[in-house]
Amino acid sequence: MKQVTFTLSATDGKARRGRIDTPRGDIQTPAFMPVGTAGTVKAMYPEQVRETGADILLGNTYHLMLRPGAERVASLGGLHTFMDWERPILTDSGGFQVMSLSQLRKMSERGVTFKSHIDGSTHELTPERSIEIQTLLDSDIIMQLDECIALPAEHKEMERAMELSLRWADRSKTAFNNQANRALFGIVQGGDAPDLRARSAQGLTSIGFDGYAVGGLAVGEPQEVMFRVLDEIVPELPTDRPHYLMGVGKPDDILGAIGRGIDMFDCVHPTRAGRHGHVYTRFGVINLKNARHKDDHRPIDEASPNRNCRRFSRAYLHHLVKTEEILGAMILSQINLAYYQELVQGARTAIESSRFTDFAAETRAAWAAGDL
Ligand code: PRF
Repeated sequence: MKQVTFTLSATDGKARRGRIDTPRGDIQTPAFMPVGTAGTVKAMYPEQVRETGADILLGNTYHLMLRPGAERVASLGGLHTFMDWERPILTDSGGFQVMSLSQLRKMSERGVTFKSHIDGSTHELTPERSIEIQTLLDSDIIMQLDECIALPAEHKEMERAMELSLRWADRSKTAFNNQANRALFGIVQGGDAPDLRARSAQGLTSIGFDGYAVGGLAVGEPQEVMFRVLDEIVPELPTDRPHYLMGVGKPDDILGAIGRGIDMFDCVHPTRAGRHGHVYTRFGVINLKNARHKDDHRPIDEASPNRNCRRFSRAYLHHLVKTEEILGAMILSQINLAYYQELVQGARTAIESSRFTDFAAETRAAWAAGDL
């Protein structure tokens, strides 16, 4: 019996409200997954991540296979035990991180060989090894190995990467071997070409996955191109499975993608932006590095339910950011993750009462009107 299931509870236009049940707890959708690349959501305790409202984290095959090693994590009880996060974890397959981080990559039909960005050692990742690593990590939602290319790209090149990803999808499904306690997601590729995206979606659907991700977006293209691809491709995905947009995004991207039928998101942006002094609020983004905050005794948002938004002055946070104090990264990561969770919670509530379009418009209007 499959122990990871998806249940849709409401739709509003293309926007969807649902729940993914797993043996480690449920995931309310639309969901935002904080990124815990190397076994930690940077600058956050696991319980703080949970308190922001996150139901699930993302972990990375690429980083964990290199350090501390997948077999080591397994012998230490798996990733949940290792980092003391008992709720669900989705792991990315490593292909995307190999492309963005490693040196000297070589793609072949078999897989990808690369040199570690840490010590230059050589490694190989095949679809089968990626599934094995994610299983050793004890991931709840496993991603197929794929090849993601940057945009703009030639049609031939997008076609080659899409077809390779589709063959790897097939091998991933075989290697996954229908494990009952986890889910396996396929990844749609095909760049910005509608014909390739459609073929990718059809190919994956006929193999059959527990969920369908849209990869290969937010890789250099304008937002309107990303939205156009979603307009074309999301209606082609099975409606009874979760739809995950990988590596997205800013709050405005998330609202746009929810309105186009996406259920799950992950992105380093809220935590990375926080570490760089950018803070997300209902009234837009504040750059705390700016000297205008030096004497500003106002908190980030005195009406926020988040204590950190009421507690510290902008002048103090400006000081922490300028001096690169660790506490600055901690506070701003917490505020941004809490804001992202407030955003998807707002979307979930709005979809339930069929007012998602108004919610998105009001949320955007508040960002635009923000006098920060
Ligand atoms: N594939 C995988 N992980 C990803 C992406 C992808 O295309 C992206 C693209 N935005 C982010 N993370 N496997």
